[in-house]
Amino acid sequence: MRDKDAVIPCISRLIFWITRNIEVEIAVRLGMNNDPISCDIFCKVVDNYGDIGVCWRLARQLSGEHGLAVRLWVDDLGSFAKLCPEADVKVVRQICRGVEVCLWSKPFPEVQPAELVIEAFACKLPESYVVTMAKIAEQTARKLVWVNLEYLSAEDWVEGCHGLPSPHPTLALTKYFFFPGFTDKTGGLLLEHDLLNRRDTFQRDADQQKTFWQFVGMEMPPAETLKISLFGYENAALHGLLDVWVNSAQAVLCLVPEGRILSQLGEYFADASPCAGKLYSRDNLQVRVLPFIEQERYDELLWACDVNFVRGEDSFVRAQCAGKPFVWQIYPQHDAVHFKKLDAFLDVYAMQLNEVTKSSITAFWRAWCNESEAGKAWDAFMMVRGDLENHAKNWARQHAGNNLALNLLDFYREIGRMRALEIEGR
Ligand code: TRH
Repeated sequence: MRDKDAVIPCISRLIFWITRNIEVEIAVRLGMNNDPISCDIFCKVVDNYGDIGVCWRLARQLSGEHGLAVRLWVDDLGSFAKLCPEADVKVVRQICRGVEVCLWSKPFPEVQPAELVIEAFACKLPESYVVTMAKIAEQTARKLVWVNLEYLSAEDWVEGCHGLPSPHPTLALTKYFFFPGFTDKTGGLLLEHDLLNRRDTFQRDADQQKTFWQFVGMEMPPAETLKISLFGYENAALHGLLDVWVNSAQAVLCLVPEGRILSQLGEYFADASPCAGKLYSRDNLQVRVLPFIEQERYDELLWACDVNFVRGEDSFVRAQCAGKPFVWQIYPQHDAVHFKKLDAFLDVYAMQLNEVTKSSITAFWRAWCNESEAGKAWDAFMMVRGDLENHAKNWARQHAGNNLALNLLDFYREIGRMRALEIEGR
């Protein structure tokens, strides 16, 4: 019975995928559509989960919400499988949640490029693929738009660089820079259209919450317990913060997803091998180490907690949509340039906050990112928790309309129109 249950959805997904690819081929050959029908996303996993996290989310959204036939080319299926556990790391081409996931191997296979080609974070497309793109662009009227999806930043210069063309040095091809961001002159944020509704339903529905806690192997904690998710890089400020939580008047439950912060957590509890499933307890603090959970479930963790510590870029955006106070550990870069990026975001985020709340959030975030004195800044941060929560809900509502996937499709149409005019004018 179980086998049958598993096989039927697989077959129907396969049929759906084959049919869609046939439609794509027909539409491409007839030049029928103004919208892209196919999309290739290229992702190199450099470090951590941010690159594949963004690409996987975008791939699912373009496929699931906009009906594109999406191929995700990724050079590390092991990292991908962390976010999508049903993926088989030994299979070089597979369908996962409606997306064709392909191993980006060397040499690169001969394939027909898609209409919308997304190079994530300047990962450098395979040479043979670029040459084929140039041939298509030169010899056919088929639309082909190549964008480089950039990192998210709230800095001022982003608006000026978003959408800029970068002509290929030798081939008749242009790549465009596409910058996510927080204003309508940028590419916006990677959010599903129903994200806030799903969040609100989850936060209202005790049964959904119970299911989540069961999934992570726990009973639903009492309402008066302060629930904190802690996803972070190594951080020297951790021990000071744990000290404060140990001595806190309120019970604190801290959920730590497996990752780089674990060794310092283990040091604190004198455990040489901290790993998923471990539970530590000291006075008023309980800490539970969670396994890395699939990407959709990670949202539920953020929705279920009262305060979320996040890092990088994608978890940072998800925390903004959770409608809860959050703390960002920005990815550290050379010469401390990341502090400029941190301050740029804080300036925009805290603009509508009163002075006390603004200085509390700024002090706590800076302390956490500076890896010093976060324990000292915690109480002031908690004092303005209610204010931060209201602000978080408003912020998410204000930004939900600036949808990166929709903006990308608009951009595709715009470039297509410009190209059609160019061809007409020749
Ligand atoms: O993993 P990161 O630290 O990635 C970073 C950033 O992308 C940074 O910009 C980049 O330059 C650097 O890597 C190399 O953090 P980020 O971006 O939040 O990515 C984590 C992804 O993992 C995100 O998509 C959420 C997901 N996730 C899960 O799916 N399950 C989990 O249990 C957890 C904790 C995260």
